[in-house]
Amino acid sequence: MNVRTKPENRIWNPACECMPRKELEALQLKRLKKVVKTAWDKLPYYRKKMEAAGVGPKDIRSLADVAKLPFTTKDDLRGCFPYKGFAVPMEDIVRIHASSGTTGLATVVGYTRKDLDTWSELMARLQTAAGVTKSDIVQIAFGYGFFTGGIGHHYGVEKVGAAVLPVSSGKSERQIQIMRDYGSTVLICTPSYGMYLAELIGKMGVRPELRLRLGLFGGESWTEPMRHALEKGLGVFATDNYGLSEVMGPGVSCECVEQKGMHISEDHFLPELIDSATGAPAADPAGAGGELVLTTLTKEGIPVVRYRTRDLCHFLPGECPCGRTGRRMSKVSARSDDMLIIRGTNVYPQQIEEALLSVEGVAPHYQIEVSREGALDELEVLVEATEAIFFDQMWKQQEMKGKIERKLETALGVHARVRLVEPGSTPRSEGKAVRVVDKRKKG
Ligand code: DLL
Repeated sequence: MNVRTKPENRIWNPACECMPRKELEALQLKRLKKVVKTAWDKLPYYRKKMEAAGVGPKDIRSLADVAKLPFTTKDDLRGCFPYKGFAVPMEDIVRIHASSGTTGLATVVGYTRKDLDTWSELMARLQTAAGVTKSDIVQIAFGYGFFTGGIGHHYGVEKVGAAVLPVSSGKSERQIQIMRDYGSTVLICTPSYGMYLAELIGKMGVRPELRLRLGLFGGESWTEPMRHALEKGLGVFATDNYGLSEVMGPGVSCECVEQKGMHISEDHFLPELIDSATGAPAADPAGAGGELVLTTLTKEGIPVVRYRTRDLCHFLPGECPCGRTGRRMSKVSARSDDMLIIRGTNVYPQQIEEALLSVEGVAPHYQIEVSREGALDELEVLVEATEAIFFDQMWKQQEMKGKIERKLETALGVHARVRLVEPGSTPRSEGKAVRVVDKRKKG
């Protein structure tokens, strides 16, 4: 055990997941027409937008016509707080989730019984694609509650028929005891929490006693070097999965065992890529990519038309050897609102992560601090060195600091100061990591 082996390619629902493109697109169009009609009839805020744009349900004749429709933004959904965005009577809503609402009112999402069935189906697809089978013991270390990660994955595991350990997030040492005592074979959480658990497993020296073989990570952005760190630290085969509560929760797209892009469940979501600045279709979807925009095709509780996710990615060209026909999106390279402007240069946290983890001796724990000294923005990266380096001679640390600074400058095109900090001293996350502290925002 504890050896990263590529699982077999299994497909939960081949009829849907491998549907020929032509058939899939006909189904999407039929569903798109229906959802636009529902939005027109049942969602006053969205009808108003359509009227203002001079477009209505009869204008949707092809899939390309989706581009005529107005966008939905997070603010639109916030404006519906709590229940004005629901397209069905309250008596048909059986579950409510909400986004955290740290920067304003929460966005509240309601699910009908059929929505929950669809969601479980999508989660079963996701987990099967990642290699989960009935024989697995699955430890869910995502928070349960309004956040969609815990309960969303929970219902998928039950549908697959594996055994679920609904541990929720936090109590990290206990997580590891449970892993050991209950023989967990699959861990599901955010990549940053996975990294924290890997570190603790190392400290507790229990790795040989664990049976973990798969890690399903999602809920936040992570890079390829972070995947390698997770695979090494936990002894798992690690896959990415993506989603957002406004559209469903996890289950919008997922990697298969090829680990090359996340298949979008296109029979339920219509994806587009746009230029964030202009709103026009992205000029090079398979290259530079753009912002992902999603339309729900089957959701009853809250249908969402052209939701601007703010997540930047690109589409992967060609077919996947796994046989699924759902278009693949790349890893999310950044959120458009995560972009830092440092002395006029655009910098994304993910670029920093990628550069850091390419340097040997850097632990996968870091924090980015942005401040302003006089009129100049300063970027400082707190980097944890491994114990061997941190407690070694001063010149070795200096050498490493210089190496990281050069890597960062090449990757970012702007100078960043590096502060090597003691192992274990940057904050550890039990959910989504807060990587950036922007001190410029205060005052
Ligand atoms: O994070 C849903 C989720 C839970 C997905 C568990 C996967 C696993 P929200 O809290 O609404 O929902 O946050 C959605 O998180 O717009 C992205 O910016 C980010 N995000 C989610 N998954 C990924 C991922 C859930 N795999 C927001 N890679 C999204 C990068 C991700 N970012």
